[in-house]
Amino acid sequence: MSAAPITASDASVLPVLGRIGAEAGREAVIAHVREGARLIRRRDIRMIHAAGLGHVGGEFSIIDVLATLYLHVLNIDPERLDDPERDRFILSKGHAAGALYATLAAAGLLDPAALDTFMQPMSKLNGHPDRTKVSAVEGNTGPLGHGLPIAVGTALAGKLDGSPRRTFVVLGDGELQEGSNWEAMMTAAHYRLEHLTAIVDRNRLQQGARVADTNDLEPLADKVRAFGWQPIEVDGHDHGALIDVFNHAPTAGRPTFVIAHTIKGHPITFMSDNVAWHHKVPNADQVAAALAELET
Ligand SMILES: Cc1ncc(C[n+]2csc(CCOP(=O)(O)OP(=O)(O)O)c2C)c(N)n1
Repeated sequence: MSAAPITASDASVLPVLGRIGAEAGREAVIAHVREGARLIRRRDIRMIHAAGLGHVGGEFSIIDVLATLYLHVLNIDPERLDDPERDRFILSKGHAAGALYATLAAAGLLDPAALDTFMQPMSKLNGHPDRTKVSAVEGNTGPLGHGLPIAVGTALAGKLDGSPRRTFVVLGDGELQEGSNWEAMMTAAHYRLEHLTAIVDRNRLQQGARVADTNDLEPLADKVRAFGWQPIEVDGHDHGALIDVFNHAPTAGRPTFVIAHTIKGHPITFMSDNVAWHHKVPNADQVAAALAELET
């Protein structure tokens, strides 16, 4: 059986959900973030299918982290992007740009209609984020190993300004094989950047291989601690646990390194933990099957 063709124009506009504050109560915050993540995944897979390009596996593994940050944690007012005190976010694994764009739209930081142009000629929504084209994007990424150095500079600038703003950066675990990350980690510890939080998407897969078979990272938490950071391990798909970790007061004088245990392709059965789904594009039947799993 073949599903009807799915095109960009079929994609319903993602509703602007906006940010929910802690005053709504923990259960309401979790429900808001969970629903946001579901809708972002539904939108993202349609964007990738319509574009014929994207990195669905590594996008789906970080959407719960992105939704938790943008729909609750980050102190960013869409009307005041020039506020020097607002929080900062860098997507270091820039190949997951589609997930970032859909999340920005859900958060009210990007026109949802723009999602239909994802990776089309002349679109501002390139396959890797570009801050000169999308105002809510903080840093240009794509070449792996650059986002954490950018985030360290951003956090250091905040510290020198005496600002309470926080900087978050999401990296891939395969990306941690880039030496620039470890230089940046030494610098962050040296400057005692406690308002910096790095989140590694520990899905244990990289492009075409398992990380452990390529250049093993373990014992990762011990290495991070030895570099002067505070490691925290969390289930990267548990919205309540992510909220608690991100809202936790920083450790004095130490940046935080969140090891988010995730599943590449989550929660789609045929994609989960499957190395084939790094940048494979789902066909119409596969999109329909994925959307069925994302019905509730
Ligand atoms: C410097 C650099 N080398 C190679 C690539 C090509 N590339 C894009 S994604 C990727 C795999 C990254 O693995 P990981 O960081 O674990 O990301 P995830 O599996 O979570 O998507 C590679 C090698 C790149 N973007 N930059």
